[in-house]
Amino acid sequence: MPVLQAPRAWLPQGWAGDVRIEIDDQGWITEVAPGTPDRGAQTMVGAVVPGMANLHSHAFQRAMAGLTERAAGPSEDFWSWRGTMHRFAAALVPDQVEAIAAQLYVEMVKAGYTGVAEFHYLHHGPAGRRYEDMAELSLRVVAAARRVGLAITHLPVLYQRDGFTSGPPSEGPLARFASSPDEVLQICGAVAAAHAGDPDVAVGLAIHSLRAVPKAAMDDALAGLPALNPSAPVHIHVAEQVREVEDCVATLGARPVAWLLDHAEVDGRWCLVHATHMDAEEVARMAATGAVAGLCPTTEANLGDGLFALPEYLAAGGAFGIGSDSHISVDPLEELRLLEYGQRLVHRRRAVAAGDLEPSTGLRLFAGAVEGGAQALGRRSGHIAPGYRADLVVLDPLAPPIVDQPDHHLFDALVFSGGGRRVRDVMVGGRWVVRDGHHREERQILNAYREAVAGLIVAA
Ligand code: NGQ
Ligand code: ZN
Repeated sequence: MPVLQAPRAWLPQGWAGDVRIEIDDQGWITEVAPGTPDRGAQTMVGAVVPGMANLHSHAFQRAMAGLTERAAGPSEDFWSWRGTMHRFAAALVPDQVEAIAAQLYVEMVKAGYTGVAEFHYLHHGPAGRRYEDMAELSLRVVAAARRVGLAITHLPVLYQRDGFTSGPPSEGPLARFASSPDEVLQICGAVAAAHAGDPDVAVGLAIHSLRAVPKAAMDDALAGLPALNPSAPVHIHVAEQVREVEDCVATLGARPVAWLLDHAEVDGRWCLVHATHMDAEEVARMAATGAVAGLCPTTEANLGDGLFALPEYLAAGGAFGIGSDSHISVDPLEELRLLEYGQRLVHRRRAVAAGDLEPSTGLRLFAGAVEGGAQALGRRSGHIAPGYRADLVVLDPLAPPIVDQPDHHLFDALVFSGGGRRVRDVMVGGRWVVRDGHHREERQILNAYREAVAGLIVAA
């Protein structure tokens, strides 16, 4: 494995110059030596930062981006979008699922995401007919990630019903999502077995939401998980919409986050996706669990969810990361920027995420999301340090707003200067997957994507 040389790199202790980075054949960083020019090493041409984890993705929804923005009636909302999304999902065949995922993942690595947690609930064929291999669609999605070179934490999703009081679906799109806890665990096991020994594939479990999963089924799935992997990540959508909070109070007698914390052993393995609507007590309790808040700012804005209690949550020491969720944007910098701007608009303040310990808003956001994201993926990533995966992003040295910034302004310039290319080269697990802004298979993958979605776009 070549030894790399960075003119400057962001290390756990901060920015450092002339950094020599050694990586072994398996893609692990073995040594990092700041202040060590090495003429024999492969030179990276710009500042180097850790790769970002995308902690929440529904890959198939990428092919819907831009297709749900026309008002069909007087009151478009999350729930009407959800209906459209379900109809879209109902038609997809395995080749389409794989082609869409591959295209999306190329865009992710080009934007500087080095890993994704794929919250995968499209398991079965039309009317819920099981594929010959029940893990078919999971394996397709993971194959797309590996072809692209993106690290993936695959999260087969337990899904059982439409809403808190619904029965099991017998037909329609939801029948493609619905599974028993045993089936979901089988899919987890099949993916883990198919990719055993690959350090860039991990498997966890997702509970779709308290709406979609009754307690007994959630308990069964969680009880079966340790046999697969005792430290496997667990993700769940929670408290995204006000109506969901109201329905939860009406049926379970508590707000969603409070109920979850009362009924599951939520800890650092967990990622609570959205957690938009929490009261002050829920914020404090959730932060104390060590779980990661899975924030998806562009999607949450697009769907009209509401605003996460970021200042209170950060003040309580809560961990967070970012996800591109429905993929109306595939850009970690845009997610971080919008995360901060939503807060500024509501609180009429600036530099909301920054604080006494870290005055740089850009650094606070980037560093927090890199760390929380890696935790949510269950991946040793997010630090340029020995023992971590070599997930590295080389910033474009020709991007005017960032090129000559001194260290203490660099993350602010990176996050708060929209437009133009920021990412030049990307390495995942010791392999270069993006070079000078390009992925080696981007043409073929784009052509396959265009062919795969042509019919879908017309039909939508
Ligand atoms: C999903 N997405 O599972 O794709 C959901 C919508 C639902 C987001 N919540 C469907 N952003 O929550 O029931
Ligand atoms: Zn989601």
